[in-house]
Amino acid sequence: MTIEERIKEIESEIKKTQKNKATEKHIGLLKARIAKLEIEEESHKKSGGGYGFSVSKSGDATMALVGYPNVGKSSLLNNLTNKKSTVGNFEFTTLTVIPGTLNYNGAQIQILDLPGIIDNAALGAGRGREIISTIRNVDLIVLVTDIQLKGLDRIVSELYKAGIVLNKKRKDISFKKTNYGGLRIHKPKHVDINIKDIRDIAKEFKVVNGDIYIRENVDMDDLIDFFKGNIVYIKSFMVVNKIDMPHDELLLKKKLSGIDYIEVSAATGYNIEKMKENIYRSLDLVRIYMRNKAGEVDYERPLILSDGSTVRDVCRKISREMLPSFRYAIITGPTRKIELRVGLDYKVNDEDVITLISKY
Ligand SMILES: Nc1nc2c(ncn2[C@@H]2O[C@H](COP(=O)(O)OP(=O)(O)OP(=O)(O)O)[C@@H](O)[C@H]2O)c(=O)[nH]1
Ligand SMILES: [Mg+2]
Repeated sequence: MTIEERIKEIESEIKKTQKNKATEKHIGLLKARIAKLEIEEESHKKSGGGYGFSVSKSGDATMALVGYPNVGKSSLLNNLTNKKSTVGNFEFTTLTVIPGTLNYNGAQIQILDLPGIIDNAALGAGRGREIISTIRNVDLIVLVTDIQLKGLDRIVSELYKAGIVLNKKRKDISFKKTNYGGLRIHKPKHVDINIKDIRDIAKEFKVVNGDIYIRENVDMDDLIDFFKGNIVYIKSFMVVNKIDMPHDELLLKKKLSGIDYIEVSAATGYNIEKMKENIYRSLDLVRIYMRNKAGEVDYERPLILSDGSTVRDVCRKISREMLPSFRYAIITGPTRKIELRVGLDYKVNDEDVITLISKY
């Protein structure tokens, strides 16, 4: 039996198994087995390269339009940016990555229009492998489908097969391998997991010696992702394009219940502004305004950083030479009641106004 056949077999076993509390673990172990096989399969195919299309990242953040062929990804790129990517009423109009830039709230957001993803993109069908490695490096994925919901059932699992997990955060788990002594599991009291479950999953990945540290609550899927390794966690939302075309509104809503999506039309421009807003918001960016020596603030061109950035990141973004001469920073801004004097580790907020004071 080939690896692919074995994966198929386990997948059908999962489908046959009723999902409930009692079978949760069984299913978890089957998923672990699939993950392990997928790693094996990947290593067989490594020779095919996989460096992604050569497009360099630019701007403050990068996002990708991902979806089946012919759903309107290129049309959307043209609407969102000043770029003209070729649009055609057939599949695989776009054969390489086309970058465009969306200017929003002072941020330059690079948008990548990609060839359509089809089945087994993760396994290298078509130019799947190249597409996937490009996607792995973006900050946000906008899943594009159309009123027929083309690809909806497959895209997310294709991405997952390629080690791309959407809308989850990496869990605080680490592992130190040892050569003997068995498996020791370390966790604080508040973390509520079954030690036996962890051991069983680890065993599926042939991990039998070492120390596992689990510092927050995790489920079986999180553990599988951890052992599988090479996973990237990327934020995402979905757009349903071609909403200008006749469709059954109720049916669409029903099929999409529980999913975070926006209805758009690249043809009429409907909700394109809302899409831009959502892209910006999903990227979690902050705008920082610099005050110069003369006390003037440049509100036109903010520095754009990711949420959670510190004064150190602000300095780095301005210039390398900034750091050694840094003395302190003065922060004001709409979310600040008083003027603050802070050091490099201080976390900045959106729309903070910063004055950097140097030693010399
Ligand atoms: N009615 C309607 N047609 C659209 C819309 N967006 C795109 N189309 C049409 O759908 C077809 C496919 O559009 P593309 O933008 O080339 O789709 P794509 O997803 O980039 O396709 P590939 O590059 O082949 O993956 C074209 O004929 C477009 O004119 C829309 O919002 N409404
Ligand atoms: Mg296209």
